[in-house]
Amino acid sequence: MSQDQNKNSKDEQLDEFRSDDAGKKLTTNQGLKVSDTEHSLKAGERGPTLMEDFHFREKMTHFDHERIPERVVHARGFAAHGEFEVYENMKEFTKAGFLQDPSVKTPVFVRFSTVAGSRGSADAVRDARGFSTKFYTQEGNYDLVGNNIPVFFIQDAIKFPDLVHALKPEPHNEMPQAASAHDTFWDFIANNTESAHMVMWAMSDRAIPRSYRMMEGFGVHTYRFVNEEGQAHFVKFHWKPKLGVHSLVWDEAQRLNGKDPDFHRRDLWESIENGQYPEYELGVQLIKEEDEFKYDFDVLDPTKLWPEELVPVKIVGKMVLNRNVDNVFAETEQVAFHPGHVVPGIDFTNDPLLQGRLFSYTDTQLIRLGGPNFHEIPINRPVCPFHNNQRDGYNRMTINKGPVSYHKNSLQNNEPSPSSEKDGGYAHYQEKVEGQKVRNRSKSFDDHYSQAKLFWNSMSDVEKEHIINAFRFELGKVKSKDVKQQVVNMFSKVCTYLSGEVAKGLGLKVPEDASPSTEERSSEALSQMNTVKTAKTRKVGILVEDGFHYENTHQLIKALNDAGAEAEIISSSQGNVKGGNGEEMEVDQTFLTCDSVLYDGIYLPGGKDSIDSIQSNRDAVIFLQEAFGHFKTVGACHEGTELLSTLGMVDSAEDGVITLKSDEENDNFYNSFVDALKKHRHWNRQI
Ligand code: HDE
Repeated sequence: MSQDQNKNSKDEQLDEFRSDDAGKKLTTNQGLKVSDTEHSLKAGERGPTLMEDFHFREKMTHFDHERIPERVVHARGFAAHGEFEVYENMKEFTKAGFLQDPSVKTPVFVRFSTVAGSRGSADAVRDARGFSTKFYTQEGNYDLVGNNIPVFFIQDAIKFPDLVHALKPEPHNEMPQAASAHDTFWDFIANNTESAHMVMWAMSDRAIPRSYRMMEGFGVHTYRFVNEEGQAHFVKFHWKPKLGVHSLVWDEAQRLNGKDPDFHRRDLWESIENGQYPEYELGVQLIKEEDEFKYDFDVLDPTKLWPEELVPVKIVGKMVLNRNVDNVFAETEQVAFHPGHVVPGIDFTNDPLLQGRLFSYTDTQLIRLGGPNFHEIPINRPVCPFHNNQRDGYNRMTINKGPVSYHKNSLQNNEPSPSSEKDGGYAHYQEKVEGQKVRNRSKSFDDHYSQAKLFWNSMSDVEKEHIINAFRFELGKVKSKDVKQQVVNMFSKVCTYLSGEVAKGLGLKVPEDASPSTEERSSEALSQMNTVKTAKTRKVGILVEDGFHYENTHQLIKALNDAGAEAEIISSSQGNVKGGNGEEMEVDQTFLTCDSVLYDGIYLPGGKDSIDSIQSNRDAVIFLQEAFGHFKTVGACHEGTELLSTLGMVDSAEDGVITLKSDEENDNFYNSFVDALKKHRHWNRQI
C-alpha cells in the first residue's frame, strides 16, 4: 500500500526539504559537477595527494563530522509519522485546539526508544520504553513525552543524573550495555526506595514488549487541562494500543538480541510498509481541582498511578502511524521533544520531576543539535507560522527581514506583537502558590511501597513468576552480596513471598522484621492477562521441505490472512519447495536466516518426506522446541502431529498445541489454530 496517500500538512512542509538524488549528476556542495569521485588529485600516479583537491577535502571533512552526540538517555529509538483525531469535542475540559473538532486530523511524529542502551544497542532489552509524540497543531507543537511505564524511579528531577549514572554501563569498564543487571543500578535502588514501584514494573513483562505496536504509553506526570472558562482539571495521559499489550518471554528476548537486534524497529517499519498501520487510542484520567487531596496518593507524586478503578480512563481520540521516515538521521535523530512544548489548554503541575524536565530538554538539545536553532530543523518546525525577535546563532536558516528585532518598538508597529488570551495567546494557569524556600520533599510522597504492592497484587501467577525470575536474573548478576541483601530487604517491604522467592534463588535471607505493605487492593488494568486478544498482524512460521502437504498449508495461510495474520514459508534452502503432488511454494526464509523467536506461532504441515527431513534437521527441531518453550501456538497436520508428540508436545487446544489428524476436521482445525494464536501465549505449559 502506498504511504503517499497519507500525506498531511507536515509532509507537505517536509517536501520542501526532501532531496531525491536518483537520476541526478554528482556535484560538490557548491553545485560544481564532479568528474571523478574515486581518485584523489595526486602529483603523479604514485605521488602524494594535493592540498588543492577541494573535492577530496569537502567529501572527507563532511564525513569526519557526520556524527552528533547520541541522546544521554533514550539514545536508541525509531520513529514514524502519522495523524491524530479526537473522537469528541473536549471543550468541557480543555481549550486545546487539536482536541475540539473530530473532523480535524493533526499530523504527529512518534519516536519509541529504549532508555539505557546506546544508539547501536539491541531492541529487546529489559528496560522502560520511551513513547514520545509530537503533535503539529495549528496552535504550535505539543509534545507528549512519555514512557510505557506509568510511574518513574524518582520523585525529584535533581536525582536524575544520579539515577542515570547508576543505570548506565559502569564507568570503569563500560559494562553492561543496555542492562540494569549490575551493581551500581541495584545499589541506587536499594538506597533510593522511592524507586520500588517502578522497579516492580521494570522487572515485569512490561519491560520486554513484543512490539512497539503492542505497548501502552503514559504521560507519567499529572498535567492540567484548562478550559475556555479558566477551569482546570488534573489530567494523566494514556496511549492504549488497539492490538493489546503483549510481551516477550525473557529467554526469547535475550535470543532476539542476537538473532535480530533490530527486532522492534523492523516490526514497526514492516508493519507500516505492509499497510498494517499501528493504532493507539488516547485516554485521559481526570481529577477535579477541588479533589486534589481526596486520594491516598499525592497527585503530584510521579511514582504513583491513579488506579483506573478509582479514576476511569476516558478514551478521547485515536492515533494512526501510517508513514515511515525517509531518513533516520534527518528525522528520528534530529527530532527534539520537550515536555514544555504545550498549547493553550494544557498546563503543568508542581510535580517536582516534571518541573526539572522543563529545564533539561532544551538544555540537552543545545549540545546534541549544536545550538539554539534546532527548532528550524525540518522535523521540528511547527506547521503554523512562528515569529519572534530571536536572532542568529549557529545554523540560522530563517532570513529575518528588516532592522527591528526587539520589543517594544515603534518602527514596526510593535510587531511581532503578543496575542491576548482570547486571541490564542498562552496564559499560564493562575495557580496560587506560597511557601517557604525549602530543600525537602512533602511528607505525602513518603509511601514507597503501597502501589508497588498494588501492582504485585494485580499480577496473575504467571506474571508473578516472571517478576521473581527477573529479580533473580538481575540480582544474580550483581557481585556485591551486600547490595543483593539490601534489595531483598527493600522488597520485603512490598511482599515477603516475593522477596522470599528471590532470596531463595540467591542464597539470601528475608529479614524477620520486614513489615510488608498491607495494601490488599488490586487493579485489573495492570495485568496483561486482561488485554485485547487478536490474531491481527501476528506472524506464523511454516516449516516445510520437499514432499510437504500443499493443500493444508495453503488453507492455513488463507485462514491466517483472513484473520489479518501473516505466514512465512521456512525451509532448508531458498527458492521453491515442492509439495507432495508437485505443487510449488516460494520459500521466504531458511533455518539459517530466521529463528523461532521471530514468530508468534509455528505450523508443521504433514507429508512424510517433508517431516522426515525436518526431523533429521537439528536446526528445525530446535526451532520447534524453542517455540514451544516460549509458550507459542504450535500446530501440525498428519505426519507433523507425530513429530510433535515425539518431541513431547502433547496435542491439547488448551495448551496451544493444535493438530489435524484427519481431513474431516479441517474447518475446525484452522479456526482453532487462529484462536490459539489470538491468545498470544499458552501459559498452561508453565504451570
Ligand atoms: Fe526524559 N530525557 N528525563 N523522561 N525522556 C530525555 O532529552 C530527563 C523522564 C523521556 O525520543 C533527554 O532529548 C530528566 C520521564 C523520553 O527524543 C533529557 C528527567 C519520562 C525521552 C531527559 C527525565 C521521560 C527522554 C535526553 C527527570 C517519562 C526520549 C535526550 C526529571 C514521562 C525523547 C532528550 C526522544 C529524553 C531528561 C525523566 C521520557 C536529557 C531530567 C519521567 C521518551 O533531556
